[in-house]
Amino acid sequence: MSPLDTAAAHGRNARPMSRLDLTRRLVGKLSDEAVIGGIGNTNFDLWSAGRRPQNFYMLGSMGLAVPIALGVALAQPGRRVIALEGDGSILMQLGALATVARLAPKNLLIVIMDNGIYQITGGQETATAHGADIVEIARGAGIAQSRWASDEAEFERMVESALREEGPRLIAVRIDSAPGATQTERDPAQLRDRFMRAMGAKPGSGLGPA
Ligand SMILES: Cc1ncc(C[n+]2csc(CCOP(=O)(O)OP(=O)(O)O)c2C)c(N)n1
Repeated sequence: MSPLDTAAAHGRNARPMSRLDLTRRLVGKLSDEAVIGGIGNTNFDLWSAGRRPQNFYMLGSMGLAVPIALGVALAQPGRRVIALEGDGSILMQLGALATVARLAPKNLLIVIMDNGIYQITGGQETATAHGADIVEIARGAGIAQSRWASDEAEFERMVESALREEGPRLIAVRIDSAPGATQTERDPAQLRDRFMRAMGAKPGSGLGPA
Protein backbone atom coordinates (compact mmCIF):
# COMPACT_ATOMS: atom_id res chain seq x y z
CA MET A 1 0.00 0.00 0.00
CA SER A 2 1.43 3.41 -0.94
CA PRO A 3 1.56 6.18 1.69
CA LEU A 4 -1.41 7.90 0.01
CA ASP A 5 -3.50 4.70 0.05
CA THR A 6 -2.71 4.32 3.72
CA ALA A 7 -3.84 7.89 4.28
CA ALA A 8 -7.10 7.28 2.43
CA ALA A 9 -7.71 4.13 4.45
CA HIS A 10 -7.49 6.24 7.58
CA GLY A 11 -9.96 8.78 6.24
CA ARG A 12 -7.30 11.38 5.60
CA ASN A 13 -8.36 13.76 2.85
CA ALA A 14 -6.86 13.23 -0.58
CA ARG A 15 -6.91 16.85 -1.72
CA PRO A 16 -4.40 19.10 0.02
CA MET A 17 -5.82 22.43 1.19
CA SER A 18 -4.22 25.84 1.76
CA ARG A 19 -2.94 26.58 5.27
CA LEU A 20 -3.49 30.32 4.81
CA ASP A 21 -7.05 29.82 3.57
CA LEU A 22 -7.92 27.45 6.44
CA THR A 23 -6.32 29.79 8.98
CA ARG A 24 -8.38 32.69 7.64
CA ARG A 25 -11.56 30.60 7.82
CA LEU A 26 -10.76 29.71 11.43
CA VAL A 27 -9.87 33.26 12.52
CA GLY A 28 -13.06 34.52 10.83
CA LYS A 29 -15.11 32.57 13.39
CA LEU A 30 -13.36 33.89 16.51
CA SER A 31 -14.16 36.53 19.11
CA ASP A 32 -12.12 36.32 22.34
CA GLU A 33 -10.63 32.84 21.88
CA ALA A 34 -6.88 32.43 22.41
CA VAL A 35 -4.88 31.01 19.49
CA ILE A 36 -1.35 29.66 19.89
CA GLY A 37 0.53 29.49 16.58
CA GLY A 38 3.33 26.92 16.34
CA ILE A 39 6.81 27.69 15.05
CA GLY A 40 7.20 28.90 11.48
CA ASN A 41 4.50 28.60 8.89
CA THR A 42 1.56 28.01 11.22
CA ASN A 43 2.23 31.26 13.00
CA PHE A 44 3.27 33.12 9.83
CA ASP A 45 -0.17 32.38 8.37
CA LEU A 46 -1.87 33.17 11.69
CA TRP A 47 -0.08 36.54 11.54
CA SER A 48 -1.28 37.04 7.95
CA ALA A 49 -4.85 36.18 8.90
CA GLY A 50 -5.10 39.20 11.24
CA ARG A 51 -3.19 40.65 14.19
CA ARG A 52 -5.38 39.59 17.11
CA PRO A 53 -3.95 40.36 20.57
CA GLN A 54 -5.40 36.99 21.67
CA ASN A 55 -2.90 35.28 19.32
CA PHE A 56 0.39 34.02 20.71
CA TYR A 57 3.11 33.42 18.14
CA MET A 58 5.59 30.71 19.16
CA LEU A 59 9.06 31.63 17.93
CA GLY A 60 11.97 29.21 17.89
CA SER A 61 10.95 25.85 19.35
CA MET A 62 9.08 23.06 17.65
CA GLY A 63 6.26 21.31 19.45
CA LEU A 64 5.34 23.96 22.00
CA ALA A 65 2.00 25.17 20.62
CA VAL A 66 0.05 22.35 22.28
CA PRO A 67 1.76 22.55 25.71
CA ILE A 68 1.34 26.36 25.79
CA ALA A 69 -2.30 26.11 24.69
CA LEU A 70 -2.90 23.43 27.33
CA GLY A 71 -1.55 25.76 30.03
CA VAL A 72 -3.74 28.63 28.87
CA ALA A 73 -6.79 26.35 28.66
CA LEU A 74 -6.26 25.09 32.22
CA ALA A 75 -5.64 28.60 33.56
CA GLN A 76 -8.70 30.07 31.83
CA PRO A 77 -11.39 27.39 31.64
CA GLY A 78 -13.96 29.98 30.55
CA ARG A 79 -12.07 30.77 27.36
CA ARG A 80 -11.71 28.59 24.25
CA VAL A 81 -8.09 27.95 23.32
CA ILE A 82 -6.82 26.75 19.96
CA ALA A 83 -3.36 25.36 19.16
CA LEU A 84 -2.13 25.43 15.55
CA GLU A 85 0.78 23.10 14.89
CA GLY A 86 2.65 21.52 11.99
CA ASP A 87 3.02 17.76 11.59
CA GLY A 88 6.79 17.85 12.12
CA SER A 89 6.38 19.84 15.30
CA ILE A 90 3.66 17.67 16.84
CA LEU A 91 5.68 14.55 15.98
CA MET A 92 8.42 16.02 18.18
CA GLN A 93 6.07 16.43 21.13
CA LEU A 94 3.67 13.47 20.98
CA GLY A 95 3.65 13.13 24.76
CA ALA A 96 1.71 16.39 24.92
CA LEU A 97 -1.26 14.62 23.30
CA ALA A 98 -1.38 12.07 26.12
CA THR A 99 -1.16 14.88 28.68
CA VAL A 100 -4.03 16.73 26.98
CA ALA A 101 -6.10 13.53 27.06
CA ARG A 102 -5.29 12.94 30.70
CA LEU A 103 -6.12 16.49 31.85
CA ALA A 104 -9.00 16.74 29.34
CA PRO A 105 -9.62 20.50 29.20
CA LYS A 106 -13.09 20.94 27.70
CA ASN A 107 -12.05 24.25 26.10
CA LEU A 108 -9.08 23.06 24.02
CA LEU A 109 -8.96 22.53 20.25
CA ILE A 110 -5.81 21.37 18.47
CA VAL A 111 -5.44 21.88 14.70
CA ILE A 112 -2.63 20.01 12.96
CA MET A 113 -1.51 21.32 9.57
CA ASP A 114 -0.05 18.23 7.89
CA ASN A 115 2.04 18.86 4.78
CA GLY A 116 4.16 15.72 5.23
CA ILE A 117 7.36 17.78 5.34
CA TYR A 118 9.57 19.92 7.55
CA GLN A 119 8.90 22.69 5.11
CA ILE A 120 10.70 25.61 6.61
CA THR A 121 14.02 23.79 6.91
CA GLY A 122 14.05 22.58 3.32
CA GLY A 123 11.15 20.19 2.79
CA GLN A 124 12.57 17.00 4.31
CA GLU A 125 9.80 14.37 4.59
CA THR A 126 8.17 13.69 7.96
CA ALA A 127 6.81 10.35 9.11
CA THR A 128 3.30 11.39 8.03
CA ALA A 129 4.49 11.14 4.41
CA HIS A 130 5.18 7.47 5.16
CA GLY A 131 2.04 6.32 6.91
CA ALA A 132 2.05 7.89 10.38
CA ASP A 133 -1.50 9.15 10.91
CA ILE A 134 -1.84 12.06 13.33
CA VAL A 135 -5.53 11.36 14.03
CA GLU A 136 -4.88 7.71 14.85
CA ILE A 137 -1.97 8.76 17.07
CA ALA A 138 -4.14 11.33 18.89
CA ARG A 139 -6.93 8.78 19.41
CA GLY A 140 -4.39 6.32 20.72
CA ALA A 141 -3.15 8.98 23.14
CA GLY A 142 -6.71 9.27 24.43
CA ILE A 143 -8.13 12.27 22.55
CA ALA A 144 -11.24 10.46 21.33
CA GLN A 145 -12.64 13.46 19.47
CA SER A 146 -9.90 13.50 16.82
CA ARG A 147 -10.78 13.65 13.13
CA TRP A 148 -9.49 14.54 9.68
CA ALA A 149 -11.31 17.37 7.90
CA SER A 150 -11.69 16.30 4.29
CA ASP A 151 -12.41 19.71 2.77
CA GLU A 152 -12.81 23.37 3.67
CA ALA A 153 -16.54 23.15 4.39
CA GLU A 154 -16.06 20.21 6.74
CA PHE A 155 -13.19 22.03 8.45
CA GLU A 156 -15.46 25.02 9.08
CA ARG A 157 -18.23 22.81 10.48
CA MET A 158 -15.78 21.04 12.77
CA VAL A 159 -14.35 24.34 14.03
CA GLU A 160 -17.86 25.67 14.69
CA SER A 161 -18.82 22.64 16.74
CA ALA A 162 -15.49 22.73 18.61
CA LEU A 163 -16.21 26.35 19.57
CA ARG A 164 -19.69 25.37 20.84
CA GLU A 165 -19.26 21.91 22.30
CA GLU A 166 -16.92 20.23 24.78
CA GLY A 167 -13.39 19.13 24.00
CA PRO A 168 -10.61 18.38 24.00
CA ARG A 169 -10.70 17.95 20.22
CA LEU A 170 -8.16 17.56 17.46
CA ILE A 171 -8.72 18.42 13.82
CA ALA A 172 -6.09 17.37 11.30
CA VAL A 173 -5.94 18.77 7.79
CA ARG A 174 -3.76 17.83 4.89
CA ILE A 175 -2.24 20.95 3.37
CA ASP A 176 -0.17 21.79 0.30
CA SER A 177 3.46 22.88 0.39
CA ALA A 178 2.92 26.62 -0.12
CA PRO A 179 5.23 28.57 2.20
CA GLY A 180 3.85 30.90 4.88
CA ALA A 181 2.53 34.15 3.40
CA THR A 182 4.57 36.56 5.54
CA GLN A 183 6.91 36.37 8.52
CA THR A 184 5.81 37.17 12.05
CA GLU A 185 7.39 40.28 13.53
CA ARG A 186 10.28 39.07 15.70
CA ASP A 187 9.69 41.01 18.89
CA PRO A 188 9.15 38.28 21.49
CA ALA A 189 8.74 40.61 24.49
CA GLN A 190 6.04 42.62 22.71
CA LEU A 191 4.26 39.47 21.47
CA ARG A 192 4.26 38.08 25.02
CA ASP A 193 3.09 41.31 26.66
CA ARG A 194 0.31 41.88 24.14
CA PHE A 195 -0.95 38.32 24.59
CA MET A 196 -0.80 38.47 28.39
CA ARG A 197 -2.75 41.73 28.40
CA ALA A 198 -5.38 40.21 26.09
CA MET A 199 -5.67 37.27 28.49
CA GLY A 200 -6.03 39.68 31.43
CA ALA A 201 -2.91 38.05 32.89
CA LYS A 202 -0.48 40.97 32.77
CA PRO A 203 0.46 42.26 36.23
CA GLY A 204 -1.70 45.28 36.96
CA SER A 205 -4.48 44.23 34.58
CA GLY A 206 -6.64 43.27 37.54
CA LEU A 207 -7.08 39.61 36.64
CA GLY A 208 -3.56 38.22 36.78
CA PRO A 209 -0.88 38.18 39.46
CA ALA A 210 -0.45 41.46 41.35
C1 LIG B 1 13.42 21.75 18.89
C2 LIG B 1 13.70 22.20 17.47
N1 LIG B 1 14.30 21.35 16.59
C3 LIG B 1 14.54 21.77 15.32
C4 LIG B 1 14.25 23.05 14.93
C5 LIG B 1 14.53 23.50 13.48
N2 LIG B 1 13.25 23.63 12.79
C6 LIG B 1 12.54 24.77 12.81
S1 LIG B 1 11.09 24.66 11.98
C7 LIG B 1 11.40 23.07 11.55
C8 LIG B 1 10.40 22.29 10.72
C9 LIG B 1 8.97 22.43 11.23
O1 LIG B 1 8.18 21.48 10.55
P1 LIG B 1 6.60 21.47 10.69
O2 LIG B 1 6.19 21.64 12.09
O3 LIG B 1 6.08 20.28 9.96
O4 LIG B 1 6.15 22.82 9.95
P2 LIG B 1 6.35 23.27 8.42
O5 LIG B 1 7.72 23.90 8.33
O6 LIG B 1 6.20 22.07 7.54
O7 LIG B 1 5.27 24.28 8.21
C10 LIG B 1 12.63 22.63 12.06
C11 LIG B 1 13.23 21.29 11.84
C12 LIG B 1 13.67 23.91 15.91
N3 LIG B 1 13.36 25.18 15.64
N4 LIG B 1 13.40 23.46 17.17
